[in-house]
Amino acid sequence: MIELTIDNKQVTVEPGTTILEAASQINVNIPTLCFADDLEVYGGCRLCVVEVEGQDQLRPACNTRAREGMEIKTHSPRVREVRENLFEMIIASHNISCELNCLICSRQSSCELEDLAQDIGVSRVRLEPSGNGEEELDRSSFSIVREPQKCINCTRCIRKCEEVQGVGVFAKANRGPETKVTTFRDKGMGNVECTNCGQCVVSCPTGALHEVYHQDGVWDAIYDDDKHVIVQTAPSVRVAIAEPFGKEPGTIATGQMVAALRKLGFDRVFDTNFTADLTIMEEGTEVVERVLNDDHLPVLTSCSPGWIKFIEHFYPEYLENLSTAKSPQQMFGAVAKSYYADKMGLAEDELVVVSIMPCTAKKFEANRPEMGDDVDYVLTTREAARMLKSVGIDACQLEPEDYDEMLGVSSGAGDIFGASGGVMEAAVRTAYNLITGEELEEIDVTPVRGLQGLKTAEVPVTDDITLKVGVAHGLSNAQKMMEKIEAGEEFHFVEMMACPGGCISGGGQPINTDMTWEEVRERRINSLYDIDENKELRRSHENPRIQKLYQEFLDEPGSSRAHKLLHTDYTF
Ligand code: HC1
Repeated sequence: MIELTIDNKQVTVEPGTTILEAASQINVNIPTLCFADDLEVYGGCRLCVVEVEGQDQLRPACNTRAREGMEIKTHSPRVREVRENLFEMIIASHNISCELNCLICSRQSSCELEDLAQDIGVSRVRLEPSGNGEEELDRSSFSIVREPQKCINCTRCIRKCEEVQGVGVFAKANRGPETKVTTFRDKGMGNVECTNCGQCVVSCPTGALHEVYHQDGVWDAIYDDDKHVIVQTAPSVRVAIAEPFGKEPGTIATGQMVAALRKLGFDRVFDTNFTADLTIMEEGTEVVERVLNDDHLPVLTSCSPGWIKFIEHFYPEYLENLSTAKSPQQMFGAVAKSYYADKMGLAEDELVVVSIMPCTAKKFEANRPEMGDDVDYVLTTREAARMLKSVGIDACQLEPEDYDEMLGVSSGAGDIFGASGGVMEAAVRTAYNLITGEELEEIDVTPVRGLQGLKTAEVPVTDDITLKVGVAHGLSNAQKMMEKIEAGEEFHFVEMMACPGGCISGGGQPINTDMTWEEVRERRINSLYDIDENKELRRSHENPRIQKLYQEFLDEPGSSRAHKLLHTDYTF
């Protein structure tokens, strides 16, 4: 072990610990900007510099290892002066020339620059704005807007896309003051291999990356008396929507959120979990058929649109392995615009379907030509919270209300879709029943739970059939899983989710700057499993509203009507 002192406090750490990590063990806060707890250390911004007794040069705390006997000052006059000068230079490359920019910025209440200005105690900015000030907004993507003027070249987006997602959409271009972050040949995010996952958005400290806003379209629909506007909420939204209202990550706010959305003006509030159950019926039936006929195995899940885009770009030869089942978001739109519209006597142009999703790629998915016009607008969790706030509705203060029933009843299997491994667990619960006619005794399929990057499990079903399943989350893990499959490892069914941890940490979720990503993910995931455990209904095939939908409209899973409405092919 190593002993050192930081700001006159003694601390004992393992060899290899950085000064930044040692300081955090004794609650000494050192400002950081390019550092992120889920990325490799970069050491570019230098805001974390500290003074080491006996050394002339200040040292960056993020990439300097603690040594025996070190005496460190984190806020000496020299450190503070250098930090302030560095911060002024960073600020000059961020467009703050117009104060309005800050007022309307996507990060107005979670801006890391603003927090840093306070932490560092900056009282003036003496430099003229420079850097990327003239660059135009990149609006080429269906999901994400890039505002180069706000970019401070911290490279967190570059590293997140490369290290965590294995894609590499961004790179640094030019040198010196001309340095900028851009896409390949400045083509724009919509014209490169971007999967729309939005992990760059949640990594960006400044709002230089944000979702394409759909709020105005939703407001127009709500205010239009000739429109009947319904909303669906994804599994992961209920355990995150409370965060912008000051609650801890993982706070369960299902009933309050339903009440808030009703108050906002939606004519009906429905649950994507209902069609998550429907997805399991369709996908489960498909998996069973394909396993029994040894047809294009393994079946790969198709509900994560970032993953779909990834396979289209990098493994197109496996497109036929994708399940043909549409995602729950799209199934919801398809059922709403046929079954629900019929039941309600609504004309085709009367019904507007809005989704609230934890995901930026869902905006892209809704715009895919394969999906027709199932879904009209997709709001991220952040956008939904902003809309509620703008009319003074607190998503945590209202009396809880239930979803509207027709498309709003779901099993716990639908809830866990939002956690990595959840789709697989839900599918296994139902596939077992489809094959044996009996219920799986151990309903919790624990080997596929948790934040381990790759998970596998074997589920004995009959004397002849043992289902071999795999789970990967985060696209670099999806790539590793594809490498296993290419190397001949045998799976029947594999769940792939684009975002680390699954949808609970999608690119459209609230951005928490107080906790590590891992902690945030764990809290949200645990809450989804709590919801599941406390539900009476925990298997998709037991959902009475799903059974009714088949009786009244779809006939049976895999029927020709079900195929027409609920399945698709991806032809990139
Ligand atoms: Fe997801 Fe899904 S789980 S993809 O992560 O299959 O976004 O939450 O809505 O469609 O149900 C996202 C979440 C979500 C779909 C479902």
